[in-house]
Amino acid sequence: MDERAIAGARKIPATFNGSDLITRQGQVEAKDLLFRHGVLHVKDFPCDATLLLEVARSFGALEIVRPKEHQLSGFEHVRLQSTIPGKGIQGGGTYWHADSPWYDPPAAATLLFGETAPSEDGQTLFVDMREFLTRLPTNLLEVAHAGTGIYPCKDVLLAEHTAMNIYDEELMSRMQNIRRPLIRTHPVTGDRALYINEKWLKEIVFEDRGEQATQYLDEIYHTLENYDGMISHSWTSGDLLIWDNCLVSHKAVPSKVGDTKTTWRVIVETFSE
Ligand SMILES: O=C(O)CCC(=O)C(=O)O
Ligand SMILES: [Fe+2]
Repeated sequence: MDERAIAGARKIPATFNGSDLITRQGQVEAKDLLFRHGVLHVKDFPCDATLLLEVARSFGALEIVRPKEHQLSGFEHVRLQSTIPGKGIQGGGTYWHADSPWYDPPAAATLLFGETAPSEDGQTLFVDMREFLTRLPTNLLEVAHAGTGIYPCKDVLLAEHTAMNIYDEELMSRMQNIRRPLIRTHPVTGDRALYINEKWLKEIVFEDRGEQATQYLDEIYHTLENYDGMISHSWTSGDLLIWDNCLVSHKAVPSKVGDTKTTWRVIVETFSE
């Protein structure tokens, strides 16, 4: 990872030995490290979806991938993502976000395994949103504390699917139009972090003043984009990244045309005790 590290910042990611992820003790340590660092990097993880799911389940309950066409064949909890047309879902995630924000509470963690790494570009960028929150300029800090985020998830997905001529009843039934505070409290550690999403969060309202605002979102994303604590992960095949969606925001850099990037993604909906 290329780090634009800042003095005093928590170091993300923490590296972890893949073979330790299959022991109970190792899984407890991995969870603890995840909660501290926000992102874990495991090198040379086997290309084995059953093993990936075993590790994912040690973090908590898993999301079933929808629509079905995006599932890795034989594995309903693994989403296949590739630059190769027709292979799972194509690309995506090239905006600042946390995964699956339509649940209440939103999804806990993500595991992303690099089956085929791109030769250049196609990195994943991360920002620790606990740190970022504390370093916001005063006007945005005030917005973060006073504002409520409007997530019209059901409306956004319906519009997207209508344009693509698809309708997935099961997926639609998970979707909710949600409003939630801009600061999210971690369900296990109680850490507080800014929780945003360039796609699903459409506006901020100040409920006490009856005022709404979208311009602050642009300012927040501009600040995020230029944040010196951002880190960039360049993929090598066999990399497994695990991130905590409450603690970090991420964004994919588009891969070069003709370059192959194929990943397997598992979402942990809620952390186990
Ligand atoms: O492919 C990547 O680098 C990340 C894409 C993404 O946002 C995701 O898989 O959730
Ligand atoms: Fe994502």
